[in-house]
Amino acid sequence: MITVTALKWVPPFAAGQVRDHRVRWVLNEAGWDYEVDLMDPKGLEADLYRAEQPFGQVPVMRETGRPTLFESGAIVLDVAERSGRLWPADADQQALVRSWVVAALNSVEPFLMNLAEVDVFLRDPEHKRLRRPGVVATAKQRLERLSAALGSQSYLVGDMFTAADLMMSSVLKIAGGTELLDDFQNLAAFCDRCFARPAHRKAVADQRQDIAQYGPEDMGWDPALFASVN
Ligand SMILES: N[C@@H](CCC(=O)N[C@@H](CS)C(=O)NCC(=O)O)C(=O)O
Repeated sequence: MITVTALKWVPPFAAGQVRDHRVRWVLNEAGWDYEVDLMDPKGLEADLYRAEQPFGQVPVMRETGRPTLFESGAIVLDVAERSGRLWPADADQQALVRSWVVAALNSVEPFLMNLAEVDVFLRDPEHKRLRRPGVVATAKQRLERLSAALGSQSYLVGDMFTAADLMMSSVLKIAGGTELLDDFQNLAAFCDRCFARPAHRKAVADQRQDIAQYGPEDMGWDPALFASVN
């Protein structure tokens, strides 16, 4: 049996983006059944959970007879490789898939997260005004390089959808709602191509459905804080 941890509730703008959707997605691609354990901050901080996920975050993947895995990228690689889905047969291409998964998480995601933090969490408008242009410029530089590497290919490695594409498109999702992808038509088309997959649609719909059952109070948060957030 496989269980994935996810958050009970997030503000509407984050629904469909929480990182457990990556694990749901790859499990759907593999055709493996799983259950979801919805977590609140108390659960995330519990010693028992810290033993599974040292940073107290979602997702982890629990699987009977195997160690509990954490880090969405590691879980996606694990499922892709063991299921043989999203995993090329050629060893050289497998090595490239690993490179791209790490690149998505290490060379692209932090730069997009910097912008998300400015847009979503920075409260002081003056601070935001001063900081945003530099953060946008650095993120765009990363996207320029990514766009050039993808070129006119449909996918990052070879001609099939792999774990590399799942992870990179999921990371690019962080830029959704910003102007970042406007200049990179091939990246926008790449995202559309990846997100149209039934396994992705189901992952996002299921995550949204889980979140819709709860509210900020279930996370121990004051609902008034989120009244104007969508
Ligand atoms: N590098 C981790 C990041 C996980 C992460 O940031 N999880 C967020 C949700 S998207 C979380 O659990 N936030 C709650 C918290 O940090 O308390 C991964 O990819 O699995």
